[in-house]
Amino acid sequence: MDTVASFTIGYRQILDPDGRVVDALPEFAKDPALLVDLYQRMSFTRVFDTKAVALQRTGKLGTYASCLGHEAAHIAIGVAMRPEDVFCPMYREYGAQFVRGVKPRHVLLYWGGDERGNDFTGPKHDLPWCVPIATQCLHAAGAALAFKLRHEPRVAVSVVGDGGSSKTDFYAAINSAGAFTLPYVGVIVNNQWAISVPRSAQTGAETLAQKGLAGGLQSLQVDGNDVIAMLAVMQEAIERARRGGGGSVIEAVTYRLSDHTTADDARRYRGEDEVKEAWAREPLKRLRKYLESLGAWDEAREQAWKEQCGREVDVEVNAYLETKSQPIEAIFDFLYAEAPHDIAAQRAQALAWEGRAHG
Ligand SMILES: Cc1ncc(C[n+]2csc(CCOP(=O)(O)OP(=O)(O)O)c2C)c(N)n1
Repeated sequence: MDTVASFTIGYRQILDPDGRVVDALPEFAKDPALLVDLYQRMSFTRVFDTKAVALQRTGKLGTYASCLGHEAAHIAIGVAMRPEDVFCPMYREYGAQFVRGVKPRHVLLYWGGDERGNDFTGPKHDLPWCVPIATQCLHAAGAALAFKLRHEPRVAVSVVGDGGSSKTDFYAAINSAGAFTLPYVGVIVNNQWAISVPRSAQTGAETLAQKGLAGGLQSLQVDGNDVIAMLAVMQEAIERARRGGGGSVIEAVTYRLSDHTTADDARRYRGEDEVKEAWAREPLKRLRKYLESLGAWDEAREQAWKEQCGREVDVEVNAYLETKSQPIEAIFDFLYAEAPHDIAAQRAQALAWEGRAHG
């Protein structure tokens, strides 16, 4: 039998779990100040994440999807994008969003049940958080098509999970991106679990990246705990897309160190050894070790930075806690130009319940 086509999936890692450089450093990584900035952003995200979980546990947030362990993947996405690009997140990419100018108070508002959390201060064109799994991939492909039709040098980036990469909308997105040569970068953050479904039960495919090959996209796997490798592949994919070279699928291999959300108890379906082993590969530790080996970071700087993060997060938490709730009719008022009868009746009932009914 002849071979009509053959493919390979590349894997990129530059910093190993012990913080050793194992491949050629990209140009940007030769500047320790830039690496310190990446580390500080990852560390800030972790301080925020820890605080958000604590807020939920003390009844001050409805629920919360932690990003513990995903910091390198998320920060690299945010740093690689330009302000005019459009980010289509799922629901835990806070690190990327902070880089783009979303304030932590907005994340808290959203999970506290206030839709105004989606009214991002910074990136006005970024899409809101997407809880339906994988629909954001198709929205990103649509945005990318608009950029192409308008001849705008902008790129749309979506994030989907390992579980989400099994969904129809993900496949439809990569098919459109390939068929129309769209400026689209689809990142699969493979954190090994889709709530209680392990990666091993998710697909028969050897890698998640190879799904992009079927759509004709450039596809590769990267160590999603290595912020240097992650940023390098994101920059390459985004700039290629911006130049009209077509889309990419990037599988960032990482691990969800937390529960799926605060409503989940991961101890019920995954072993402690697996989690313990994953902590040895987590993203902050390795970059810190590398920075220390360069003399660019130390314990004193770590403590000072953590304290500063704590203070900044406290300001955001207070802003969230002090935000006055919207009136009850707000949940009815923004979906329809003209409310259908049943919705209008529910609105009147809600106002009557509050003693504010008119007429
Ligand atoms: C269309 C749809 N189906 C089911 C769900 C329920 N659900 C919420 S999160 C989740 C698992 C997602 O796992 P993955 O895509 O791997 O992302 P992760 O949360 O692990 O980052 C599911 C099935 C949903 N939100 N939307």
